[in-house]
Amino acid sequence: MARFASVAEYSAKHPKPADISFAYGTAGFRTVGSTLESTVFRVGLLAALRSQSKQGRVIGVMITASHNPECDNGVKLVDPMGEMLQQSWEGYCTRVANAATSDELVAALAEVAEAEAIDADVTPRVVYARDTRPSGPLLQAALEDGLAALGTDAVSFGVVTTPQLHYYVRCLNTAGTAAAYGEPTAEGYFAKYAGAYLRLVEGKQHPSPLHIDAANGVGAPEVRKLAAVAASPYLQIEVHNGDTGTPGKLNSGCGADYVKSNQRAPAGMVLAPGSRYCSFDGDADRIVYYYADEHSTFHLLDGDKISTLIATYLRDLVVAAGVEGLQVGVVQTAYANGNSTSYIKDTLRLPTVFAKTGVKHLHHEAEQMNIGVYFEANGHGTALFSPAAVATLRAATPQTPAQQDAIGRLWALRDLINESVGDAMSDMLVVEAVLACKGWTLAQWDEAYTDLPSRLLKVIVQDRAIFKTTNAEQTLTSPPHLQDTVDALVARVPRGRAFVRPSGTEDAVRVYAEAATRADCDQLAYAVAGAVFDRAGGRGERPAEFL
Ligand code: 16G
Ligand code: MG
Repeated sequence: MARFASVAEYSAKHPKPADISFAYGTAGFRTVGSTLESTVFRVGLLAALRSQSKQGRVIGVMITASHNPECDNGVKLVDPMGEMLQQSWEGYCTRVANAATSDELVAALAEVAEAEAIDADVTPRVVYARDTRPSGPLLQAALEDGLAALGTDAVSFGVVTTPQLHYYVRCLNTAGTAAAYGEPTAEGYFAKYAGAYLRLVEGKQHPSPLHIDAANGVGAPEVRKLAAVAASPYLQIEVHNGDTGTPGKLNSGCGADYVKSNQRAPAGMVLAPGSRYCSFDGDADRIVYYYADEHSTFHLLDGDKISTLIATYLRDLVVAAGVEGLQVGVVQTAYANGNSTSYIKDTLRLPTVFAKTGVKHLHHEAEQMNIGVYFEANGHGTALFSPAAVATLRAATPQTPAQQDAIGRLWALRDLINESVGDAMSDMLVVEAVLACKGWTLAQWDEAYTDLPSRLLKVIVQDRAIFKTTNAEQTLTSPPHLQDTVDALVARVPRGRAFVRPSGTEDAVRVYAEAATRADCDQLAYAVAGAVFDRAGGRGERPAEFL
């Protein structure tokens, strides 16, 4: 096919490793960085086709492996509104990445072009960026070859956070429309979020400095720029783990994933009681907060706490605005702590639904809501205002100054939220704004509810593909009868809850359990993990019986 005439020549520079098969999973392609060159080259080709299939709207490509070790890397595609790639294309990506020869590659591309009825005359437009990983420049060069092979109009945004790239894509595709999202530049990004933040906190007390663990990743330089643009006593930050230059430091003993998984402060940070802390992950799309109490006990404010904080504030504003037809809802995953779910339902009295793990699933559920707040417990999330909510707000006629103030705050909050994807910097400003408006310390925020003890375990099995789930991953449908065993174990412990799901990013099965007490929780987690190990050909050591 003439349109793919140059592909073979470029592809010869980036041969596929024969012994590896790649899969476009929850977070795109992700594996050891040195094996990814052919895949990233081919993602360039796919990004071009995706853009053509969208009549030349801009598609994004981000080269990152987020919180994974520094030697890993990854690549994912960003759709026109800044959202994750439409799921039906994931299969194309996997097929194209695994074509063994140039001929097979061209055939796979031709299949995509035919299946999607792609018009070859449309000029593809793609923007791309990468994080700070050492393998990034080489992979970026491979991507550029893929883009060039299909005559793409391509622009690099250099080294930025994942959510910044999502923002740029959305800005570019909405420019000049009623949904215009902002300036597609670094200055535009910082000015938009800093401006909305300052509008919300004006007149409130200045918060104490915020200590930020930037995971030695791209969030470090970017959040410094954000603070410089805000240039305000309302945003005093101190960046820790901000070394992006020393090999081996990225995500090592630090970052949001480390802090959430280990429930402890990151390397290089000693928590002073009364001070305020948060951690970004390696590409700054996740955030968690934490503090030490007067006994130096560590307290984590994770994604569930962030979502309840934002939902509380939104609900308060909706009530204060006195506008009919605005309704806040919350999307969680099965990993959400049971007490956060009870708090949302019983105390806040807001609707809540569960989605499968992975941002795209939560995002799509939140899109069904009027104002949808979504967060994974790991700190990845944002809030979305539906077109209906925006129209309602626009038509609102405040009767009192208090109503006018609440409506103004809802608009400012909408500007402050990165609606394209979870964004550590934007989420941080939202949290800071809500805390400033409420005059709360982190301990006061933490008072809303107490987490049930929980435990997450990993079981390595022969073939995780035999694990199939339903009910937002809370119920196993395969292997047969394993769910009955889980149910029986859960029924034995007060407030027990457990589920088993295959990981989307690792060759492992995950087991989550929670219960009213730490002892019951651990016993439940290990009992379920043991059952999984026995029924599914566990590898290595059997999860140790607890106690
Ligand atoms: C990816 C997802 C994250 C999810 C995690 C689960 C995105 C951008 N990232 O990192 O949201 O929590 O996978 O991993 O969607 P698991 O399937 O291995 O448990
Ligand atoms: Mg990330």
